[in-house]
Amino acid sequence: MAFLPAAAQADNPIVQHIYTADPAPLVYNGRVYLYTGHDEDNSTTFRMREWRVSSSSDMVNWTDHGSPMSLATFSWAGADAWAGQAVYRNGKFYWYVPVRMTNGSQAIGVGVSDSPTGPFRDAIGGPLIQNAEIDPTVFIDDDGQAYLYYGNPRLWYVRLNADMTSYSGSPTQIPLTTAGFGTRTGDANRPTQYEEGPWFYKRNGLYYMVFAAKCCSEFIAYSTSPGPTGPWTYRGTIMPTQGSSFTNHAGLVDFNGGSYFFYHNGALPGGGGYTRSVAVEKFSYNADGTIPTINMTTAGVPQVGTLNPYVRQEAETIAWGSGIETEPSSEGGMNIGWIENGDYTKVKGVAFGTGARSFTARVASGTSGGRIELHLDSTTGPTVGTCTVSGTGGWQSWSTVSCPVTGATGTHDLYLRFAGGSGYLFNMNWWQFTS
Ligand code: FUB
Repeated sequence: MAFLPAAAQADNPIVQHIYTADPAPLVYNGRVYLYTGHDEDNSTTFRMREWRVSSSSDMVNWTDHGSPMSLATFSWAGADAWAGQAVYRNGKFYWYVPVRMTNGSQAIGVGVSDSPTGPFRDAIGGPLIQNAEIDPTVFIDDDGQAYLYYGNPRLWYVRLNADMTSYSGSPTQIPLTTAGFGTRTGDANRPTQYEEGPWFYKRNGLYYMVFAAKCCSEFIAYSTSPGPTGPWTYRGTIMPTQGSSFTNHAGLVDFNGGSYFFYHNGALPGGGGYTRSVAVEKFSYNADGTIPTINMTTAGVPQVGTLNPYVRQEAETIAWGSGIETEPSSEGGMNIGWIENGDYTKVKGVAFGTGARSFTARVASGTSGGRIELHLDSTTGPTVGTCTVSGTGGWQSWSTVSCPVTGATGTHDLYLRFAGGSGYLFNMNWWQFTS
């Protein structure tokens, strides 16, 4: 669990209550779904047992959907819930992931779900590919042919069949030439910059292979090709080495007219090479399709639109959280919990319009509750309402509380600041204002 100082006002990394790694964004139905790994607290190696999903419609307020797939999903997997990618096809979501099998060898599995947020089940009841390499990336070309690229130290691809759970032919190795993937010095076994973490896609007729380069520490580089299987031309660095993690891992999407570059670093308190966090930057492709240099920021990206406070908002929809954690709610989805005096969540760009009159929250408390203070623009900004939460008889015994609101007009960042006695105060499942 990542605890953050109250002074932090940035929006990167985009998830603060757990460590996340290996971002794989997917645009679906007006939202960006972000599939990640989960570095466990205090890890001193890649201690990763589950994957996580978050989503956003505005790129700054992210909803935590929890962990809809884990090592337990794959009965044959024992460890290493590492870097994967999900794709949508014919009404289903397929999530390709590398794992270490119970027999100790590395393999790639595929989960399937009817929903982008899962739950995912093992699509084939066994590994899809077993050749001891990692980091699958998946892309469906305009002609319907799907490709799964993967690999460290080599770079492989297979042509997936239309069912997305089998493939034709054998895994094929992409020749790692210096013309295609750059020149590395100092490692006779790895003459090119290609290391791992490929991210494969097509844009305006050009195929892109973005990858983690050199080791260690890694930087993010890319190559392009006129076709899905090459020949590849090395295009250089996108994100230079930076960010307190010896790995980096990229995922790129276009969303709502903008281009976004997801990556990970060690920027949260306690962060490092095994306690990483996913962040995002906005960028523009150059006219010739090349990608500019992108540096890590703590500011994050501009909000797409605003957030509507007059419809139910999940408590786990957060631009920045301090002190809270999330867990599955007995009412479905997730709730925030482990709330103590002074903890808060920030929800960015909330459009109150001509004014809010009241605030309602769904809460539960196994102790004696506390207060929800509603502040504008900072934790010490104007207080527009305060709701009292009483004990409800259990941490999942849900009750609805309401309180009047004055002075909430226009568009502001909303800070839900939690206050009260000592220890854990209450959980929150959702909230909503009335106008
Ligand atoms: O997260 C574990 C591994 O670290 C991933 O599979 C690699 O891409 C690197 O990010």
